[in-house]
Parts: sequence; C-alpha cells; structure tokens
Amino acid sequence: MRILFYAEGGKPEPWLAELKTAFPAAQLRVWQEGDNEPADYAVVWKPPLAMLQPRAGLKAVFNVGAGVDAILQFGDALPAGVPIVRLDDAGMGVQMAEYVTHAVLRYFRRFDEFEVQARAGQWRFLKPHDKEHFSVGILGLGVLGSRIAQALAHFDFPLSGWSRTPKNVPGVQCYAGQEGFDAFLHNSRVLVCVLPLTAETGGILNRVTLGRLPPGAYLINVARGAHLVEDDLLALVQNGHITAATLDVFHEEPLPPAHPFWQEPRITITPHMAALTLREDSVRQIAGKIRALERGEPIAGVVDLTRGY
Ligand code: OXD
Repeated sequence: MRILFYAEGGKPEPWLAELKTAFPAAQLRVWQEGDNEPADYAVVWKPPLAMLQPRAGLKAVFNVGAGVDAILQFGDALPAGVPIVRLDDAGMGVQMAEYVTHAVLRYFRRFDEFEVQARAGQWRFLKPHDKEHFSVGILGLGVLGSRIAQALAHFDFPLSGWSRTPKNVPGVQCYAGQEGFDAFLHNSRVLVCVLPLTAETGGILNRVTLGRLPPGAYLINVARGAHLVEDDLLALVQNGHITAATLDVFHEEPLPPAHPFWQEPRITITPHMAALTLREDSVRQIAGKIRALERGEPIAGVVDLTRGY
C-alpha cells in the first residue's frame, strides 16, 4: 500500500512514524512538488491543488482536521470519484467543549469584568447574570456542536441549536433552515459558531444576523474566520450591542499586528488552538477507515461535495 502525506506548516516525521506503526508494510512518502506518482491513499492538511490532482490508484483523501474547506475550495479541480474523508472527532469534540465552556462560564460569572477591575485595583461586587436569560445558541449541531451542548448542559444553561436540516439533540431546542434562523438568533444571548465553512455559511456572522441577537449578547467563534464580517463585529462591540467576543479564528492568520481586534479589550483572541488535531487518535481513526475501505466496507466522515462538509 502506498500512502502519500502532506501537512502545511507541520513536521511530517511524527505522522509518518505513526502511520508506519499502523501499516508496517506500507510505502510512505511525503509529497514534494512535482510528485505525480501513484498512491493508494493521501493523508493531508491544507494540501496544494497540485498534490490532489488526478493520481493513479488514489482511493481516498483523508483530511487530518475537522474542516475540509481548504480542500473543497478547489471545487471541480478535485479528482473525480475520490472520496474526501474528514476526521469524525478524534479528540476534538472534548477540546471544543472545554474551550467553549470556559468562555461561556467566563462571561456568565463575569470573570472578564473582574479581570478588568482587578487590574485597576478595584474590589467591587457585580451582580451575577440571570441564568434563565443566559441562553446559549450553538450554530452547527454536528459532532462538535453536540459535544459542546452536552458539556454546557451540566451547568443548566438554556440551550438551543441551529442546523441546515432538522436535528434532534436531547436537551437542546433545535431550529433548522432559513425559516428557523431568526428565531434562533433572537433566542441566543451567547452565540457559538461551530459551522463548517461553505459557500452558504461564509459571512453568516454579520451586522444583520449579529444585530438580531438580544442586546448585550456575546459571540464565540471557533469555526472559521471567514464566517465573520470582522468590521461588523467591531462596530457592534463598540456600540454595545455585543458585550464581548471570544475568537479563535480570523480571516488572516496569524492575526496581523495592525488588526483593530488587538486594540479592543472586549475581544478575546486565541491563536486557532480551540481543538488541536491529536496525532495518535487521528491516525488510529484513519487506519481503521483504510482497513474498512480495503475490505470494501463503507466508512463514516465522507464529505458530501455538494453540501460542502
Ligand atoms: C480543523 C482545525 O478544521 O483545526 O480541524 O481548524
């Protein structure tokens, strides 16, 4: 078996070592510019188009991340009939749940405001928020969104969720489709975005949609920078409609030094670290799927190219 590997900005050796353990007899190689040789499987993160162009023998492309937007951007240039497979969870759900739970609790218990007071040497009690009016709305109810809901349910937050097609998540008031979107927004004091980035969801967090959140809302974006119209958020934070935001993803990463978000204390910035790809778990999952494909069995996580995730 021939496995081709490429990960933008990452060291290939530990991945190759892990893949070698899973498939001791396989031929493993790192893709280099000009390599058009046959391969059975490709394991990739943000590959260039040249790597994905039609290749003899290619049976599947495994993305070592949850979001496949960096691959799907190539559209019709992708090799026809070769499934693109995303990671199902591989340890990312719990990390997302940790990150979002931390941010929600920080705002709910007003730690953001206590931090500011402490730096100013102020000992001042602030009345806690009312939980009944601190509803958390999760945009995207896939594996990650459901895991986040499950974590927040332990703290009794009123929970709602929105998905493109109707879903049923226990303990979550579920909204779906365009017709359910406005009601979902009106009902979300804290909006958490964990949507896949597709042609339909780019720019979904903008002046109009964020304006429909209740006054004093909060935003947590752990999906993709391109979901958010950054200037619109800034204006809404500055006019007070949005109290604060926690952002892990940005249009341009690393966030440029001159970006106005750095100067806005109500915007908390983290460097795209909400959920890291866990190498061992990921290779274990990919190896299981390769074995299933070799036995002719179906696998989970195959991306629907028309839907975009
Ligand atoms: C991912 C990411 O998609 O890390 O997995 O952003």
